Amino acid sequence: MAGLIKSAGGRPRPRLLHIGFGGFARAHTLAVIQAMNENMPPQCPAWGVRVARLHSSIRQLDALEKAGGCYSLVEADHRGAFARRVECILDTIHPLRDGPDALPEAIADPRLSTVTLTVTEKGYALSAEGLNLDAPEVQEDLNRSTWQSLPALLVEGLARRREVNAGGLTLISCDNLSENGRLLSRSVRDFARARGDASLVHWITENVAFPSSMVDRITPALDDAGRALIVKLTGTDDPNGIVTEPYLQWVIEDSFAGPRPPLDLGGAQFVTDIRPFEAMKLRMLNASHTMLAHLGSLAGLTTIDACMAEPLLARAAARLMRIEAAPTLPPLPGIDLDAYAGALLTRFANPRLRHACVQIASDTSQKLPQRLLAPISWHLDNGSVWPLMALAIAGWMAWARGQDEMGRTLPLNDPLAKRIRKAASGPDGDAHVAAMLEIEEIFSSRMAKDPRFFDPIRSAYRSLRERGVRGALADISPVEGRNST
Ligand code: CS2
Repeated sequence: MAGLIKSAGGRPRPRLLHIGFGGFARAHTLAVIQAMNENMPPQCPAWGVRVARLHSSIRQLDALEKAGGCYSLVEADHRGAFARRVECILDTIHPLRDGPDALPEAIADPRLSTVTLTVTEKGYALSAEGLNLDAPEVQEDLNRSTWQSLPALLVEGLARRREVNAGGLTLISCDNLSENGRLLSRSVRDFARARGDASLVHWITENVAFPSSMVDRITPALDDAGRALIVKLTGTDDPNGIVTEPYLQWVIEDSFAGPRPPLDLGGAQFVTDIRPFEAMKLRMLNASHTMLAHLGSLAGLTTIDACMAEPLLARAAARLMRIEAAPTLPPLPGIDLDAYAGALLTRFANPRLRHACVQIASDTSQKLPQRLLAPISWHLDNGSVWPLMALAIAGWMAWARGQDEMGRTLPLNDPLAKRIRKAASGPDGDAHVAAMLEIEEIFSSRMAKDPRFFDPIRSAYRSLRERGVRGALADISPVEGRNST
């Protein structure tokens, strides 16, 4: 770890653990930790990170070990590309390589202060009522006293931490869910309760903090062109290299259980109320991503920048942000939502990212509530219109039937794929919309039965089927799309 010691004097200790070593963590969370270490006063010891994966392949972790914990990160946009080194990682953990006890032991290590997590929305195994005790992986952990699911693993680690009296711990969720900290806390407590350990639930309440956090950096899965760019800039074909955009945001609720890593030195921001930041990002950025990914794919476009090159889709993204999402947001002093939308549109058009629509359109069942259903609820309460949000949901429903407008196959990657396929196996048209709205893991029955909710979606779906994506978008008149301003 020569680079780490050089970057911020003193011997690095494993004070941080990151679970979910994927492209986003490499481009975002670990990049902030690296910058924090670089910007710390020379007398302060660096914060060393251990990185872990729960299920995905061991290969990249082995490669990272071989590279001494270092990898290349390239930030690229139309202005150019710039390579950095990330070298804050001490070692790696994978249950299949290091044994089932390695991760709980890492969580129980008294030197550890903070765990960060990027496990995607589905990793939390949540239902509307809290932890989904019927999820097969949760069931299996409960029945066999194993810890393969995230909640079971965290509970096992925290139980051991309590046993060795290792002190409090902070767990920071970095996934795109509203109030992700509260949801993580719910998932962990529910599992501890289901394990029958009421005293552990109490200990967790007293000793563990679950700050919510809003994360933002558009980071597509690495493609061949990205790999070639890394080789060109660094001279190495780094198996853990990643290409991302220059923009980065990490807003963290300031509620820690022990020593707080000075992540602000790495570009993060600590705030007392995270909710307005989360809502802004999920409803403006992620909601329009979901809309573009589905409508763009149906129309035969494969990347977000290609969508942005089509005036109808670019205008739809701008309108969804400015007219349908922005009015639903709580005030955020000092933030100009119009300028925020403008910056997002430029980021979406970044030609170096080639962000695949198919990637964004995966796991949509887990994304609809916080991205689209929450702002639509606001519109229902306020009597305002939401034609583009309706078209986004209709686009997802059309995707579920498996083909784009040219008859090419659209893959359905979703933890609810079985349920969605069943709903999509009946006749098309209004009946299909009705069947999709019956998926109660996504739509509450109150919402699904409300004509103010299903009518606009049904009309949007008809319009998509009769006029195609471009026709349906062209039919949304500026007047119809206007709520305020
Ligand atoms: C995207 C996000 O895949 C998706 O659903 O909307 O991963 C998005 O790129 C990030 O949230 C940007 O910060």
